[in-house]
Amino acid sequence: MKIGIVCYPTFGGSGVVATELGKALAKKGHEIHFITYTQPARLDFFSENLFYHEVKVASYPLFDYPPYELALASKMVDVAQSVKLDLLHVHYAIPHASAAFMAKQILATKHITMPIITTLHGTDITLVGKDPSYEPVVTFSINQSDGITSVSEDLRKDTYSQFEIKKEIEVIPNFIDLQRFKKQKKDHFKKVICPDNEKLLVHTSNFRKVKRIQDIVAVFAQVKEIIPAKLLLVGDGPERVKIEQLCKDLEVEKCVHFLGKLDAIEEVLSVADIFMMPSEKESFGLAALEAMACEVPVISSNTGGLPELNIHGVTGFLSDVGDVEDMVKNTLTILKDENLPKFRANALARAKEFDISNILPLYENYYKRISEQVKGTLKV
Ligand code: GMT
Repeated sequence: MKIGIVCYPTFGGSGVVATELGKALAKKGHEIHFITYTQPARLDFFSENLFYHEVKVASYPLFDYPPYELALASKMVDVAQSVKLDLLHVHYAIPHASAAFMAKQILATKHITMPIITTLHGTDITLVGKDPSYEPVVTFSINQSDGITSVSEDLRKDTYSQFEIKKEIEVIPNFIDLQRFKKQKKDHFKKVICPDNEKLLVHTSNFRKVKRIQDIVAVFAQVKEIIPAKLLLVGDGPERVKIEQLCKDLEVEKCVHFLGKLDAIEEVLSVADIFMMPSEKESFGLAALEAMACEVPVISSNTGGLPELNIHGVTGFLSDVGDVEDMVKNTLTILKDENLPKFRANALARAKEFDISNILPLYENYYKRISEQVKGTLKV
């Protein structure tokens, strides 16, 4: 198939899923056209089946707010026509689903039928999407999509409860490439960070409030009192300065390393003993899946789709959002020498269930089904 993929090309989870999906589809022989405002972060190599179309927003003195959505819709129309796309798959509802709706209408005037699939990733539903300034457009454009997928059962339920959605939502979870995400021998790296064989806690994110990094630091400060430990915080974002200050306030700053944004995250995960994800909301938890694939057990909150990934007492533990004491207790349980190997093995076994080879056919079948449905609708 010739598939147009629209996404946020940055380090966010939805962009990673969209890019990895496109790459895997291209490997299987599909022709993939990324339509975004900058080259997706993980699309840094040549493949005969991968194409990138940049959305450029023309500026004009009248525009206080550059009309990205219009430029995106125009680019979708242009690409759909010129390469004869079979389908458009947009990731993250805002503003991609409404831009896709506009593109579909324009293409219809040119007698081109374009099936649109929207994948809901999380904050497009749980945070930003339900804001009154976006809600009517989000509801409308999700309903106008020919196919809708969500990355967890919980996000599916949330979408139905918070928006008036009249269509079926298909759950297709996040996936992992186990060829890339696997535990590597990085003893030298571990020695540098943990010279006295300290236990290593790791967190990666875009440092937004929703990630509750303050809980990680609070858990770490207590764990460190009992077991020698270090904390690696990977990524960057709006909360960073506050978290740095908190580390100083709790007098743990010498044991906490901020690594900034990293591409080769699997190298850091390879030396981790525990991955922390105490989020306020988390529709799936791709970063936790990446950790599990590298044999790292997960301490997480029990919010959103996390219980669909992290199995309590097996691959890690789940706690109520903000329950730092429970997270401390659970962290100490996992870190016991007699427990850690079992949790590591369970984490890997669970990650294997989300291997890309299991999830990719779900998307391919869904594309086929929706395309046939749209064609069927046309015949009526
Ligand atoms: O929260 C992020 O890290 C970014 C965000 C996004 O949409 O870019 O991630 C969401 O989508 C990921 C991929 O489907 C999910 O694994 C994350 O759980 C989800 N984040 C939240 O729900 C907060």
